[in-house]
Amino acid sequence: MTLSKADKAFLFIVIAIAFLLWLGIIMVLLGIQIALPVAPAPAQAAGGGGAQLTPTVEITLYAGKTPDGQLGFGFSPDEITSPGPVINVKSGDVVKITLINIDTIPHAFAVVPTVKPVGPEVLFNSQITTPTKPLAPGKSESVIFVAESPGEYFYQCPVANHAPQGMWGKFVVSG
Ligand SMILES: [Cu+2]
Repeated sequence: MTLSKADKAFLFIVIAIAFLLWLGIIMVLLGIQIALPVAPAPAQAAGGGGAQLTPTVEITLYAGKTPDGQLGFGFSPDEITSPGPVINVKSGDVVKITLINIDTIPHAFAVVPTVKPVGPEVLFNSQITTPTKPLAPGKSESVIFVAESPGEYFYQCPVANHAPQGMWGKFVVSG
């Protein structure tokens, strides 16, 4: 049997398509194999105790006393001010705040809509320790949270009556 030029061309195309289909199936199978070990990883990370987000902003905040003995916060241990420095982040930032207590009494941290002497509302799940179990002197602890919505907020030490003594500052989330 002899094949015409057109038949040969047709046969070539059929073989080429079959080859490409086969290649495609192999690629899909390989893709599934490659994807499988990768897929469970984020689920494991997310299940590992909550906020395993990668921070886009990292802030170290020192809780302590000003040179004249007032309670306050600072970005460095020798720059404690009362009230504390303004914290600026962008909307959607994954913010990691590390609170270091260099004072002689326990403190805590929370972003709040309004500064209150006792029991402030906490925004963004941002609290570091609690008023009843605050951070002991010499200790440090971190929180990671998403600054979800733009606005002019505050941060404060939620331990009873520390905020009125200067343990607060502005927390600004720009849009
Ligand atoms: Cu305090």
